[in-house]
Amino acid sequence: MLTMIDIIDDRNPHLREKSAELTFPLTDEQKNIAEEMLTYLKNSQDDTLAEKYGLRPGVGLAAPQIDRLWRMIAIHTIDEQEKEHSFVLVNPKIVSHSEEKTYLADGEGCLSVNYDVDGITPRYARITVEAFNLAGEKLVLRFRDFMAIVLQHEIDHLDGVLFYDHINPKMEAMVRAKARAL
Ligand code: LHY
Ligand code: NI
Repeated sequence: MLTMIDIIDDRNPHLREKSAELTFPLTDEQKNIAEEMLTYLKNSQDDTLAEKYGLRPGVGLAAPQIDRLWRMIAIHTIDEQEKEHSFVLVNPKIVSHSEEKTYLADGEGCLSVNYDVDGITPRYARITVEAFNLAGEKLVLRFRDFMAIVLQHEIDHLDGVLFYDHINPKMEAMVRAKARAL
């Protein structure tokens, strides 16, 4: 079972590397890690288990955060319409995005950043993602608002990018004026 000790933090240079695309069929290890990543997210959202194992709650996790430099992300969350989204994406790629931007009013956090960072992270309000599921089937998915933010945060990890790289205090007033707060 994955716990916080398995998650590397931003002092580890591996988090700044570009992760490698995966080829199909995935190895047993890759499939196991995918399941473990989803299980981490589920457990982290269960108050009892989170407390018992000291898990920081999360809705998204990228393989490089557990020191596997693979283009693989897991998402587990319940959206504004109470719909559950629980899936792993392999080789996800943003193929198009809205002009409109959005941002979390309270700023973003990261399971690999163990301190608070002030400032807002501008993100596209809507994105279209091409990816593969664990079986190697191609998917074309559309995300908006909070889900779009989470997907952009996780896909950034695959390119060695952290949320605070996008924070620019000089641009904050303009972002607040033009983008939609969530
Ligand atoms: N997880 C964050 C988490 O709290 C992702 C995130 C990002 C949530 C932005 C909300 C806003 O689940 C990670 O740091 N994964 O990389
Ligand atoms: Ni993160």
